[in-house]
Amino acid sequence: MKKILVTGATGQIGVELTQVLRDKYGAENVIAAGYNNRLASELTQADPYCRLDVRDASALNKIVAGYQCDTIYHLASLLSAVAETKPIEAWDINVNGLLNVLETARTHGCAVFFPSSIGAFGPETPAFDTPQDTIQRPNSLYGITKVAGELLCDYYFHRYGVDTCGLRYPGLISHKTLPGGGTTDYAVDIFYAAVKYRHYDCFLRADTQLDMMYMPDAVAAAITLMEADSATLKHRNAFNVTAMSFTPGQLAAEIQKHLPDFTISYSIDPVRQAIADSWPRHMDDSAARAEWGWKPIYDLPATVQDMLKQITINGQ
Ligand code: AKB
Repeated sequence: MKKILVTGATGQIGVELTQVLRDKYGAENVIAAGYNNRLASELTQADPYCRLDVRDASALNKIVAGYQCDTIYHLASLLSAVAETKPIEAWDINVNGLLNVLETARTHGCAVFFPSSIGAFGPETPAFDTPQDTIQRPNSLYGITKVAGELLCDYYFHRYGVDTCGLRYPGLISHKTLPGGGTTDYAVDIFYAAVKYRHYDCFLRADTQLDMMYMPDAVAAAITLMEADSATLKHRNAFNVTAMSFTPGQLAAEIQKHLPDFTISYSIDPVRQAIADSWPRHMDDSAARAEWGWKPIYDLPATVQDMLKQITINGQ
């Protein structure tokens, strides 16, 4: 049976990925590690939880050795908008934290999953049908850390044979745990505002088109890639994956089909708008589809329908 460590387990992806991994492999075989000293509401006291700052290599080593982990889903990271406010800390967590994970994986023979992002692209990258292999000159600190992470994962595979795999996630939409400080957060916030106030003031322009994905697809993508036959993988790390691509205006129109009195206004945040303007509009994810069978389930109408249902049911 696998023994899996999830770092960043109390974050937006971590809470849901941890639950799905526990359902699949047994709660006792999935160790959740988070920076916070408290459990997220989705994680119960009975399931293994460790407080971990990924910058602390010795603490990380102790957890992996103590539980005899063979796989690490390394999700701990600062997101794009918050990284612009704390660039040194963002580098430390996103790059040095990953380096600690890779070194620990090398020592203990673990496989590693690393989430990169559309943020790994920049203004010179082709914005439409962004190829799997293309120019990457991001101008956000977050993007720079993600490119460094992609390269480090490739390096540890080629140099040391560490079984690294990864995805370039688009904006992720979910209703269990809020994202913290990303450029695509509007696509989550809008649902809570729509249900509660029937109005949302968006920090990106109405025509800002970005790739997006609903969380069940994002979780399935990570697990499917980690379980793929590595002989069929040509890329291993940093696969482009997307499920839909839309603008705030289009998302608002889809919400209005369910809530006709919903309205949207725009108060642009120049920092997040500049980041969004430097990212692709729509990635080509054919390499992921061909190499390990990537196929999302949720499109825009299905995502909007489910998000509104879940948020309304939970009374959030
Ligand atoms: C962010 O907006 O920073 C993240 C991402 C696209 O990587 N959601």
